[in-house]
Amino acid sequence: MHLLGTHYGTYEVRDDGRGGQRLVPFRHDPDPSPIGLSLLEMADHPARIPTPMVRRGWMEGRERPGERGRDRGRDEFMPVEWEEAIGLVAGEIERVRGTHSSEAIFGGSYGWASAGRLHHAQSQLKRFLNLGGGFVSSVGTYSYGAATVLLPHIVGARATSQTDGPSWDLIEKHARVVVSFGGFRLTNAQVGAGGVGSHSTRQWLERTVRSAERVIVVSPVEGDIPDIEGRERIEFVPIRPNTDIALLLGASCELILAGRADEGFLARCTTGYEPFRAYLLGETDGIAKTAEWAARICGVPAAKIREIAGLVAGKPSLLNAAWSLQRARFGEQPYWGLIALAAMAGQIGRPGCGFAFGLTASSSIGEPIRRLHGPSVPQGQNPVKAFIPVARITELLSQPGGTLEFDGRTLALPDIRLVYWAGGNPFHHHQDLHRLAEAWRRPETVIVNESVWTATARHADIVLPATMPFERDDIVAASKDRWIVASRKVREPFAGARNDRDIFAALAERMGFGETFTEGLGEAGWLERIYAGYRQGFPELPPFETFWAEGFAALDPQAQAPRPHIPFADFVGDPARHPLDTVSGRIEISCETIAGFGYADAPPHPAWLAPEEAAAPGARAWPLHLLSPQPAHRLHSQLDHGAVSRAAKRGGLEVAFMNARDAARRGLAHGDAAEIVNDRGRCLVSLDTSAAIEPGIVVLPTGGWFDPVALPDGSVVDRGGNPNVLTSHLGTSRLGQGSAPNTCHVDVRRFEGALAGGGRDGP
Ligand SMILES: Nc1nc2c(c(=O)[nH]1)N[C@H]1C(S)=C(S)[C@@H](COP(=O)(O)OP(=O)(O)OC[C@H]3O[C@@H](n4cnc5c(=O)[nH]c(N)nc54)[C@H](O)[C@@H]3O)O[C@H]1N2
Ligand SMILES: Nc1nc2c(c(=O)[nH]1)N[C@H]1C(S)=C(S)[C@@H](COP(=O)(O)OP(=O)(O)OC[C@H]3O[C@@H](n4cnc5c(=O)[nH]c(N)nc54)[C@H](O)[C@@H]3O)O[C@H]1N2
Ligand SMILES: [Mo]
Repeated sequence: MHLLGTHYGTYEVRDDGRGGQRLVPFRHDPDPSPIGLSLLEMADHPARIPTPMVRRGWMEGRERPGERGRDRGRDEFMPVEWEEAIGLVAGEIERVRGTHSSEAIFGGSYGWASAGRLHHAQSQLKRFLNLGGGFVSSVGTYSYGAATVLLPHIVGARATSQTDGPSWDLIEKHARVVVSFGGFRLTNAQVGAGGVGSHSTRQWLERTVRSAERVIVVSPVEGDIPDIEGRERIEFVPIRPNTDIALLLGASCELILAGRADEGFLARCTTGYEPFRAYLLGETDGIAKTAEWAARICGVPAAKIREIAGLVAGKPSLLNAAWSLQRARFGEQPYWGLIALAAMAGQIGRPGCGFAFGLTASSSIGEPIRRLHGPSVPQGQNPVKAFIPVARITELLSQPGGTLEFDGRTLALPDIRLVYWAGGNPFHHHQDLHRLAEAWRRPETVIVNESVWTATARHADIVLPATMPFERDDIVAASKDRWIVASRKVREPFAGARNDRDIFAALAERMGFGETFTEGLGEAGWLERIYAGYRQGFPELPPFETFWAEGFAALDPQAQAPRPHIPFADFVGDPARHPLDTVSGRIEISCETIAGFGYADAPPHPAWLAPEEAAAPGARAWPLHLLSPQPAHRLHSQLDHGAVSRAAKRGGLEVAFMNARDAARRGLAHGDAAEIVNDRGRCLVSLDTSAAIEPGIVVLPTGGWFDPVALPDGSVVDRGGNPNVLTSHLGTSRLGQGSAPNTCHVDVRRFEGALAGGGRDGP
């Protein structure tokens, strides 16, 4: 059987009866995702990049590196032969290293690329750059940036891993009350980084909903209650975006007032409760954080907040928060507040109870299976120590010699002359894209490996065409299910496209370290080596030849069955013998380390910080709050051209959701073409008012291809419907410096202009 492994699932390759092939879902997947079904359509799509391309202005301006980037993103491209392209790229890297240093090269190259252990573009790029002298890197993720910095201070690094929360089997069995902030956006669980063999999140969620007494979704969007069996048993509590921390503080305060805070747990397992308690009671600022106080901020009635507090403290309970809550300004606060409330309710350390982050954010979260550890391509050591928190790319490019506050440190921002990106799409993923585009013109050279003409490829100087997964052999193994997949080459590479690995091997060869890069192995040799690594960990796996012929191997489900994982159980059982790896060894309700940083945007304990932007009471200019969740019909910007994503558009436009009355007040109705606007940008969408969206909110999922077009009056509108033309570059805080797209204020209006033609495919 020939299989293809992707981040959204595993697919079988079948003859389509017309001499071609089509994909069908993997027979062992009970809940497959349609996202990948359009994958093969991209084989010779007009958006594919056929040959290496060089931007004309870059070629012609070669003598004056300082001015080279002026027309980046607006210029035309010229095809060149591979031989010449490899020479140009190798020459540029050597020139920049020689004239400046490896500290002038940014290779952070964030992005999801494709699944597959070998042909993972980012790993291959980093291996290549490391072996050649290093690069300025990035730390953290767009997904979970604030949490990754905050949680080690509060509960320790060991408990911080995204997948280390309570597992679904224990939640189903033990949690009587489940409250989820941001709900359960089940469409997100179609996806799992590195691959998915079988999707089981829906089943687990349905079982949990069946067995719990109360399941409550607190969210601005009723659609965060997914369409599952038992849906009617889930209670919806609407809340204003970015105000969950107020609800959590209100509930915590009410526990104290009702004499129900678990003083024993707090004394034994936490530190810093006293200052938090004083803050909740208003002893420090004269404002008691009662349910009434919280209700005025978050819009949830005080009685409901009191009820939630009582439920959480009175029954075995689990508090969950979507990752989206921490992708907002001051996004550290709701996560810390959630942990504080779970601690005050005495729930942490009980099986299936306490707190969790991101249940349904990805297929692997909560899966009760031990992690499938396996080897990937070794990236080597980076001799350059300079780095940025990943979402500070605009600051890095625009402020050479400047500094950046981050987690108690002051980072120096190096002077970047060359950017190399492979497997990511910053012109999809970064906030305030017009601001990024300005900063992006500063470096002397930008090199991008891509399969398709994304906005990032169009903003490069040298574009090297990369293969897609069905054009190469690979091993795909999801980290938390039973399947290891032989992902097969079923098409010859499109036109001149090459595997990233072969591109970097050619560059390394040209630069004199080809053998070090390849270790003398070709694709087949590397695949066998990677598989051998798995067999070492899982001796029940068959020999490579059998695996390759069968198309997949499954691990023994019994051997895979884990010892029940109850986070914090050892610690709570005996905090002295099993301390956490925090400074105090305990859960930090107030944190002296964070207090020591002195950041006004990240105070010493969970707190309500008033919003700065137009959301402040009385602000008029941008009255609507824009949320940009993950797209249901694609993975980020990938396959936006494919049938599955296209079918979800209307008239070629991305669909934005808003309340019907908000629309009517603006003279707009369901199905209208409209533009979402603020000071940073404008983008075109088609309006949908049929979904249950709270007033004051607009929802535009991510992933529409950034496609700015100039209108006759000189203004620019993005017809790709990418919410990041509107979002702010500001990070969560100086502590986490995470991306914060979910704090964004906009208005919606009728689009009066006229646009010629549809979206663009080529450069
Ligand atoms: N407003 C807003 N913005 C957001 C978010 C949000 O919630 N709201 N979410 C953020 C989050 S959590 C994330 S993770 C990011 C995701 O941002 P990205 O990971 O950058 O998004 P992708 O579209 O997956 O980009 C991957 C790119 O790699 C290319 N690619 C795939 N396979 C290969 C390959 O084998 N070789 C090469 N060379 N290229 C390949 C694809 O064509 C695609 O262009 O977006 C972030 N942006
Ligand atoms: N199909 C698909 N699945 C994906 C991805 C994809 O691109 N496509 N991307 C994957 C990636 S990289 C990541 S990081 C995860 C992200 O996983 P998450 O960050 O958990 O998901 P989001 O879709 O951004 O947001 C989930 C919900 O949170 C709600 N929400 C937003 N702001 C607030 C708030 O202030 N308060 C409350 N209570 N609710 C709020 C929104 O209504 C939204 O529907 O998803 C992964 N899954
Ligand atoms: Mo993400």
